[in-house]
This record gives sequence, structure tokens and C-alpha cells, in this order.
Amino acid sequence: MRRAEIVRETKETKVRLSVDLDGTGVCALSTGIGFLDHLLDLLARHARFDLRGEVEGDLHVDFHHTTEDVGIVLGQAVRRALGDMRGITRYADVHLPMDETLTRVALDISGRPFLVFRTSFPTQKIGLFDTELVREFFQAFASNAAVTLHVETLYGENSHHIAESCFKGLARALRAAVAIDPAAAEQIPSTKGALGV
Ligand SMILES: [Mn+2]
Repeated sequence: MRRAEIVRETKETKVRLSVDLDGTGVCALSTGIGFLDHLLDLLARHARFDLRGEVEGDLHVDFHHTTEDVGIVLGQAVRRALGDMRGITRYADVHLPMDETLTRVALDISGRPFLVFRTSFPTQKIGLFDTELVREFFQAFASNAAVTLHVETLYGENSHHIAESCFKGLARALRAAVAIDPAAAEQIPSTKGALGV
């Protein structure tokens, strides 16, 4: 069972989140931030991960802590659910089109955290959501899932479409990279014989 649950509590947020990497794409998670809930729903659906939990954040301050901390906890949960990463495909890359927008996401479940994020937004807000928080989420996720993640929006004009293409792209890349490689199901996909140590 590739499942894990993480509970993280600070003065700013309290996050309980469970992930099943071999789910059906259910998302039963409410952050109090409408657009972030929408993006997490897309992530779960397109990765076919089941995400469940509760999030309480200091939304009276702004959306920063909550968005970042959900990224931290999701990253930690994915990393724990992967275990020793035996048999995974490890690498994946997708080009995710969303109407006029095209975003490329390349992923290596390397055990080494690194983010390249070359995406900019034509607006500062999508509804009440600050577009600068998309990078914060990706940084928190990549750092805590210990993956090498390259995200680049090649072109796009609508901030909603751009944010969606980043999250759907991450989802599709995760789905492919965590998939078990039938040709090497019992092997750690590294000449080092171990990942993330
Ligand atoms: Mn949408």
C-alpha cells in the first residue's frame, strides 16, 4: 500500500493530509482557499492520487502560510508513501496544454530536491488567490517530496489557465513517474542502488 498520512501543526497552520498514490483521484480536502481547493482537486484527479484531510490556516493574515504548508505536507506525504521507491518509473515529462497555454513539466523522483520554475502570470490575482503563491507551493512540494522538478510555461495569456496547466502538468508527471515499471518492479531505479539517502 503506497499510502501515508502526515500531521503538521504550527502557530500558523494545522494540516492533516493523507495520500494514496494508487487511488482513483478523490480529493476530500478543504483549505479555506477556493482556488487552491480547485487546483488540489485537479492534482488529485490527474495524478489519480486520493487526497484526504483537514487544513486550518491563518487566513486572516493572507493565503501564504496555508498554501505553502499544504505544499510542505503533501510533499512529505508523497515521499513517505513512496517508501524506498522500489520499481518506480522515476522520470516523466509532459507538455500540458490548457486552451492558449502550454506548460512543460519534467520530473525526477531523485531524492534530491530542486525546483526550476519559469512561469509568470499576467495578473497578481486569480479571484482572491495571489498568483505568486503558485511558485511557493511548487517550492514547498519539491523540497519536501525530494524531487527534481522543472516547470516552464512556454506561452499563455490567462492566469487561471496558466495555474491549472502547472498543477495538471505536475499531476500527470507524478502519475507517470510513480507508476511501477513492469520491467523492473523489484529494482530501485538508480545505479546507486538507493534513492534519497
Ligand atoms: Mn478551472
